[in-house]
Amino acid sequence: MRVKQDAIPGMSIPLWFVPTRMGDWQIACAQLCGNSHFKMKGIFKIQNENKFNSWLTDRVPTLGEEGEEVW
Ligand SMILES: [Cu+2]
Repeated sequence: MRVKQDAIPGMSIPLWFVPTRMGDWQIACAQLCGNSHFKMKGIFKIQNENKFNSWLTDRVPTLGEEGEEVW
């Protein structure tokens, strides 16, 4: 996808791009950052809009009997 963004613990950093292909893609830390650098990998999922909205809906908290968020 040719996207690279620095990450800072505790901060949200918006990133916008248009994916060119759907699927699951392995992502990895691109900067030698410490002893566990070799383990810093993740999966980046590109899905169609319906599948994404379904995923998002599943993560919206509902309110419990006393008004607290229930996940
Ligand atoms: Cu790293």
